[in-house]
Formats: sequence, C-alpha cells, structure tokens
Amino acid sequence: MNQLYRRNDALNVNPPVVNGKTSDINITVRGSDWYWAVCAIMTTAALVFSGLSHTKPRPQRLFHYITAGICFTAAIAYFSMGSNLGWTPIDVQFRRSDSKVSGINREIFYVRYIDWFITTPLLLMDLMLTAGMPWPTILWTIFMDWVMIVCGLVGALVKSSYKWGYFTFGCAALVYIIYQLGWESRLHASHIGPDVSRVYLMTGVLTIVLWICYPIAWGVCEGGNIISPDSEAVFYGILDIFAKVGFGAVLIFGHRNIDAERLGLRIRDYDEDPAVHPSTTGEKRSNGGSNGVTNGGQQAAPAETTATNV
Ligand code: RET
Repeated sequence: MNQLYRRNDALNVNPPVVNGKTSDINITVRGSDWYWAVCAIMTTAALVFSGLSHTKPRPQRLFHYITAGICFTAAIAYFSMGSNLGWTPIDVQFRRSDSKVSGINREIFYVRYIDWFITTPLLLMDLMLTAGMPWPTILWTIFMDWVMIVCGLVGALVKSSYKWGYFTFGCAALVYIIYQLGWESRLHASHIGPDVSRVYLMTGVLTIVLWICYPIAWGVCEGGNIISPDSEAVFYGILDIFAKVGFGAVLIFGHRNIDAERLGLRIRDYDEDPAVHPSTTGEKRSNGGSNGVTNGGQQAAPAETTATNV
C-alpha cells in the first residue's frame, strides 16, 4: 500500500531557501498539492486542445494552437510552483501578526509572471483575431499588456511602498486593455456577423471580469501580504483555470463553424500551393521543380496566379 501512495516530497527536496536566504512566509504541502493539481489540469487541457486541432484542416487550426500553447505554458509554470521553484524571498512591506503571514520575507513566485508574459498576449490574440482587429491595434494592446505584467513583476520584487507605483502603472495599462476589448474589438466583432459577435461577447466578458480580479489578488498577496501563500495559490489558480481552460473551451467551441477567412485570416495550406504539390492543380510540372523555384518569370507566373486564385 505504501508503495502505491507516494507523498508529495517537493518541499523537502526544494526547501524554502534561495541563494542562502530562507523565506519565512511559504507555501505548505497543501499549497504544493494544489499547484500539482492545476499543473495536471493545464496539461490535460493542452493535450485536448491540440488533439482537437486535428479535427480541422490546417488553415483552420490557429485558435487551437494558440489556446493549447497557453495551457502548455501554464502547465510548466505550475510544475515549477508545485515543486516549490521559481520564487525568490522578498521582504514584506507590511509585517503581520497572523501566524500564516508573519515573518520578514515572503516567497514571491516570479515564474507566474513569466507565464503571464507569454500567455496573456496569446489570450489577447485569441480574442482580437476573433474580432478581426487590425494587427497594429493588436500589437499595441499586447505592448500595454507587457507593461502591465512587467509592472506587476517589478512591483512584487520591491519591498518598499514604491511597489504601489508599479502597481498603479500596471492598472492604468489594464484599463486601456479593457477599453480595447470592451469597446473597439466588440464593435469590430459585431460587424463580422452574429455568430462571431456571440463567441466574442462570451469570451470577452469572461476575460474582462477575470482580469479585473488579478490586481485584487496581487493587492492581498504580493502587495499587502494579507493572505497566505497557500491561499494565493488557490486564488491565482482558480483565476488561471477559468482564464485559460474555461476561456479556451468556450472559444474553441464557439469557433467550430467559423471559417478563419471570414476574420481576415487567409491562411494557405502547403498542399494548396502548386509550387509545392503540383498534383493538386491537376497539371504535371515539366521542369520537375518541387521547391517552388523556377527558371524564370515566365514559368513562375502561372503558378503564382493559380495559387492566389484558388
Ligand atoms: C498585475 C499587477 C499589476 C497591475 C495589474 C495586474 C494584472 C494582471 C493580470 C493578469 C492576467 C493573467 C492571466 C493569466 C492567464 O493566462 C500584474 C497582477 C493590473 C490581468 C489572464
């Protein structure tokens, strides 16, 4: 029986010490267990979303791949946190008497922000590509998103009250993102069609509501040191499950009958290109070239024309 049940040893293998400095306010085995559970959920979701991509032709898989990538990235972040890795001890601004948060320094999981730095732009791409937004607007919104995440990270690593300065800049960036999602992208989506508008509204509202909760979590965890690292794990964990897995499921389901081309995403499959697969046009190419390189403009031109006209 003992062999079947192996207890979570992560905190013994990776104790709360980094570069010789010990942290006082740490996750417990229960927190680590929860992080492992979220790691399993994210891994499963990543596998399911990438598996589902195979039910679609290649040019229609963009949203599956983006969403699977989000969950796969999160799985690695949660693996780190379950292992009690990816954190550094930072002195708290507010010393508390409650035993769960008493002490000089607290484990700050910077790996969370690395996850968000990768995944939040992907979430924005999922949403804004659904709304058919122009790419300069998407890039600018992603820039604001990076400002928000980096401000959150730097603020979390600062021990003085100056951390709230970074927090304020981050919140300003979030306000801009919410404006983009709740106003411009919503209007854009509504012009494409009612089905696109519906999936955009569902995922957009979910995103806005959840994203507003993140700075609240930051305020009571990294900022105010009010709730314990175990409660922090549950707070951020639940938000991440809904913001990534819940969001992803609604998005992928909503996209099931939406052709990517309607969103302005004209993506060619490689066997659609006669330069690569001559057989798809029904004509045999006499020069035998299979890599698209021909001997001159005269020969290249018909191939190009066929490719763009299909
Ligand atoms: C921080 C602190 C600085 C101010 C603000 C924040 C907002 C973070 C958000 C994170 C969203 C993460 C998601 C992860 C899942 O993939 C950085 C906490 C406004 C909105 C959605």
